[in-house]
Amino acid sequence: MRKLCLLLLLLGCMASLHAEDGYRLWLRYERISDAALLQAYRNSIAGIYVAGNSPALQVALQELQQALPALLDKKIPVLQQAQGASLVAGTLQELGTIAKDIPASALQQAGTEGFCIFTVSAPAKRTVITANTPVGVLYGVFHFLRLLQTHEPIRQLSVISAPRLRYRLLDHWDNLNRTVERGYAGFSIWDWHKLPGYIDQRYKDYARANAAIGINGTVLNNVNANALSLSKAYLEKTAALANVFRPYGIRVYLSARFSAPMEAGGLKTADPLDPGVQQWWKDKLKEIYSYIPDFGGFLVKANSEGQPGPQNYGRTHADGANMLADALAPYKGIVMWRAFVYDAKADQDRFKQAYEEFKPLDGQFRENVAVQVKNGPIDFQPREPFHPLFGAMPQTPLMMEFQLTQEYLGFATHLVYLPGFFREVLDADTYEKGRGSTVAKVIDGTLEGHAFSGMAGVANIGNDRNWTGHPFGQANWYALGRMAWDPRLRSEKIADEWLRQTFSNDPHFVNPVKKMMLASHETLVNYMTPLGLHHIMGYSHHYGPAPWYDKAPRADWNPVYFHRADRNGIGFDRTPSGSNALGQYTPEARRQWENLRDCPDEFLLWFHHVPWTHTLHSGRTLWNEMCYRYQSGVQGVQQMLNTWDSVVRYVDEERAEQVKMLLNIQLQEASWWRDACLSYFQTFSGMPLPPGIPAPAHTLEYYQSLTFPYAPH
Ligand code: GCV
Repeated sequence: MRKLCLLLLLLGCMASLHAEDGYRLWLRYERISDAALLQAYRNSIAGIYVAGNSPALQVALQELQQALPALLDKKIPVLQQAQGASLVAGTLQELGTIAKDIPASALQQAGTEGFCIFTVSAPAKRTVITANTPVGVLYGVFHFLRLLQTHEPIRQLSVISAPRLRYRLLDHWDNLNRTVERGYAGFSIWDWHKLPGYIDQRYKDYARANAAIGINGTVLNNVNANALSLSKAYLEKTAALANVFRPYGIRVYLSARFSAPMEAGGLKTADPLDPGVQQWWKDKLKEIYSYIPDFGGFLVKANSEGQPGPQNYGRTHADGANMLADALAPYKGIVMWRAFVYDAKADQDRFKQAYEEFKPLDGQFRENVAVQVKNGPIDFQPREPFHPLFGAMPQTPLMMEFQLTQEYLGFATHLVYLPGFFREVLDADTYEKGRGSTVAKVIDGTLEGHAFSGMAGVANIGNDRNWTGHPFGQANWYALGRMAWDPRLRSEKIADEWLRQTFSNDPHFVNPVKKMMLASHETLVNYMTPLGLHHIMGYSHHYGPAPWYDKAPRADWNPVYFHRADRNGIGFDRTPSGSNALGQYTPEARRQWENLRDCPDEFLLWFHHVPWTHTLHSGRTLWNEMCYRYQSGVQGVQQMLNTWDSVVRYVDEERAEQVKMLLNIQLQEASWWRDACLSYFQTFSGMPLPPGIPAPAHTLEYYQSLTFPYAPH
């Protein structure tokens, strides 16, 4: 009998270890594995009562009904009244006296989207999840479930949490034909053709996953926009998605094509100062809001990379943004106007162009406009200094745009955990108002007292079963939500939470894998772009190394433009003797980078053209340090593989194998990066590889001959 039980137990464990494909993200609700904790949770959660019946509360109840019996492996009665319920949830208004012990100040702090979770003892001991709004309660429910999934104590709770940013968005670069620009996880999750009639279960699960991390908006279509998105047929499709997302507190937004009045409206111009154009947008907005009463607003890429914009008519970005803002204002919609611009003449350091176009417009934008700025001045490179616009436009709300899809980071094949890098940017000091004027304070609005604040992540989501292609890509999506809720969150804490919910709470798994995740960004920077190298990837698709490439139609699309290697040295001189891009930062901020001698090695080649023989902080010459960094990047990936091998027994077979295969490719590609880049740069340095650096596997000509006509892009 004992043997039979053991066998059944073993089979049970094996079944659960096999049945994972990553679809459930951080909402797995696995049975609590720790027996004592399970008992404690069971004692605390005997019955639930959700007061109220609004859509957000209905989905909150559904989530509790799905999660609790699974987590506790026990039936949890849903009661029609608070009496007998040990877990109650509802807005303050709906709970009435049940929430009387929750301090008024707590609810004040919670604001419109935040929540409170308190353990109260009268009239009975119970956990109360409350908020000022239904969606606040929903966020509170997801927080409570996170506590359970991460094995946190819940006996005596007094949690108050409110988002620090108002707009917490995913930007999908999804096209209407279902391809995704820079998307590496299959096709778009939006099946436009079958919408609005067919509602894929994925839409609902997408909304659940996002609500669980506090995302409250989604831009459905690519910033390289198609005017068709604004047509009646597509608005009906968008409305169907909005209906699915609404109960989860998620609004839909669209990327607007600036020339839509011409393409969709048959007008002769899209000039923002033309009354006919202004009226067209007003009418269009009236139509949009008739389909989607809570439509969020527009994201706009204008006069950049061939997209139309107000400059086509001699107008400014402010003219364009304000025209849309005026049309959106009656409905409380917003405009997110992107600062990722660089014009047709590439004779100017591309680093400087956004600042030069936008800084003079500070103070000219309407109240419902934010300028959305990429984290760095070039384009989502593995590491970038913070964008000089942060700290330079005090009168304009600036939103942060991070990229989750790994355009320049090995696509969805490489494991790279990004919050450490996001932290680096958010913690950077702009010195806009003296020491402590961090980028985080610029974007959360506290530095200048802006009520409009936000963060967007370019989504890494596709229709792959596991959503993001790489199982660990989910961590970056998760982190975006958590950091948009609180841009002060530490990356270590986020990794911990994510691992516990997504894989296992076993410390033998969590600790080494967390360490691996935290080291992964530096590892990737080392094998791709050490010491401040940037934009040396393959032309157009950005796959693999191509530092030699010099055939692009624009100078600043060529890797050689960015690294500037020659016999004397390597790097882009952005000091006053070069492009003086450094002059765009406040004097205190630029001080850290302006002198070759004390510039941190990580940023060296971003700002200086450095002799190959220059001695770095490590005591090595630039050339030797470069070799060493490339090699340590490769070793870092080998270390990741070793770590993974040591923990696979804690992981289901499917994901264990997927990650292992991907890490093996990452190792091959890291070696490819090292060998190709060192072979090429050696033609300039003329120096030998130092001891310990293996000779490249192939000749430089071989690396230069590789082409990837079908690399996703
Ligand atoms: C959506 C980079 C990418 C483009 C992208 C652009 C942008 O240039 O390579 O694919 O276009 O950034 O952010 O607008």
